[in-house]
Amino acid sequence: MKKIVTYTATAIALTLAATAVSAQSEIDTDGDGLLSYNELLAAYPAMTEENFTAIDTNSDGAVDADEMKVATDAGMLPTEG
Ligand SMILES: [Ca+2]
Ligand SMILES: [Ca+2]
Repeated sequence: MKKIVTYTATAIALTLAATAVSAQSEIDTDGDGLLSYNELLAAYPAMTEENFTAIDTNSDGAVDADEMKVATDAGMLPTEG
């Protein structure tokens, strides 16, 4: 019984990871693996320059997968509704 629970939890975790990756590649319209301010603005119309600066923690002008994960986990992405 314990094993079944473990498998189910793993399956859910894998599904969530796959969803996150696909969501990011949808936002990354030029496919360079980084999210520019304009790409994030297209996905999150409520995004401000302050939001972007806060998410871009290494200040290289683009949001990478790690920064995106931190921002998602911290609820820093402006969501509508
Ligand atoms: Ca990009
Ligand atoms: Ca960055």
